[in-house]
Amino acid sequence: MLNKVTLIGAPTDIGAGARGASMGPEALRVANIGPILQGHGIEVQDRGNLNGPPNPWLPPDQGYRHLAEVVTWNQLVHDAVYTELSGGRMPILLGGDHCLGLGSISAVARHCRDAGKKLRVLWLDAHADFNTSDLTPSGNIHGMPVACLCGYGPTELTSIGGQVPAISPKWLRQIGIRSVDAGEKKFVHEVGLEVYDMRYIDEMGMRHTMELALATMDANTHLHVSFDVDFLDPDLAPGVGTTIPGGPTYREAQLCMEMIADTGRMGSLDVMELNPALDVRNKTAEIAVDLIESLFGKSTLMRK
Ligand SMILES: [Mn+2]
Repeated sequence: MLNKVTLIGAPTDIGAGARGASMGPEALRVANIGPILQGHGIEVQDRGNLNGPPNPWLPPDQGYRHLAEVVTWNQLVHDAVYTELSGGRMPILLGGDHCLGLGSISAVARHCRDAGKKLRVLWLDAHADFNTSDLTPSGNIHGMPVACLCGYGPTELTSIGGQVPAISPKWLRQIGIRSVDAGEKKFVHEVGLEVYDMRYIDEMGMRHTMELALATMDANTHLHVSFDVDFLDPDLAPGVGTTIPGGPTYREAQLCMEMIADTGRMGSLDVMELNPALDVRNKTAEIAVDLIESLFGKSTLMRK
């Protein structure tokens, strides 16, 4: 795992159905994400925030809300993430709503093509984010990034990383899913996404889930983690726009992160959908940072 990390703030809620994720980057900084990672011997640079268009808060137009602004924000994210990866650093994208996963992962996929690496994407989320404009009732693009990455969506979005589709659905593993729209469900099955939903985690446990989700990676695999904070149970993490009950507990989430850290393969990370307007005394930001620390190898006891 790289020990040079760059923080990139993307302060926008342009793809969300509730305002406030635009304040996520600063809340993560207030929860000390930088100094805490430095405490683990990691060299951290904070590049500050990207500066994209404001949120006009308009209804959907031909199935999409704010498409032009979403494209601009994702282009900015793509360029920033790609620059860090090309410079041999690990980007951590501080969101911002999850529509930006599209720009981030398009850049990661482009980097993997340049470097001849295999890509594995872990999508930690309550939602599959696999909607299209035909399927989504809301038009909010934060419900569409996975579909766009797999080539289903408007060309302006699917082509941001220079190749359509940016990734194959085979490279994805979704974990923690518990809210999927009816049409989206059908589409997830058609495409054959590998989904470990909450029922699977309940029945088989987080350990077995992660063993499967992390299987068949090798020394040449770049692991990208897209961490939507609504992955967590809302009792633990109330500060998100779309809380869905029945998520992973604190210990399950810790185990998930620790097993990712054990692979030593994580090369990039998105921390998305943190909404300080809905949080309680920055508790959700602090839990997110605590879990990120585990992604970077914090464990309760020293392990040999
Ligand atoms: Mn999401």
